[in-house]
Amino acid sequence: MKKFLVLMAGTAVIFLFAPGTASAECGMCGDLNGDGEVNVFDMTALIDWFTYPNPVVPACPYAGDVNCDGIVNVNYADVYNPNWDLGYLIQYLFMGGPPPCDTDDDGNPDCDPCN
Ligand SMILES: [Ca+2]
Ligand SMILES: [Ca+2]
Ligand SMILES: [Ca+2]
Repeated sequence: MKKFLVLMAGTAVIFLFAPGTASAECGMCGDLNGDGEVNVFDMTALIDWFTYPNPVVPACPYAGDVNCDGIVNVNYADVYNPNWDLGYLIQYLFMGGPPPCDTDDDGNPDCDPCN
């Protein structure tokens, strides 16, 4: 857990200087920063969005609904639980979980794209 927190702090710094966030192309589930990829920077964007008292709304907010249940949510008390979008994204990025909006992992999105 301590290792994970250090990783988040490191990526948060990198995210501030990541290019391409101003001219974002939205449309891919999980691509919160709109750079055309789903990676650790999108997880950082999701965390930054749910950080108080200074939340940073990502370039593509709707892309945060990576489990396609209709809402974007985060549970810091249960960060690996895929029933929450942060947990689903962490499962996908680091633990071999299904990609965004393919909750049964059959290679096909389970609902319409998030945009
Ligand atoms: Ca991205
Ligand atoms: Ca969701
Ligand atoms: Ca599917």
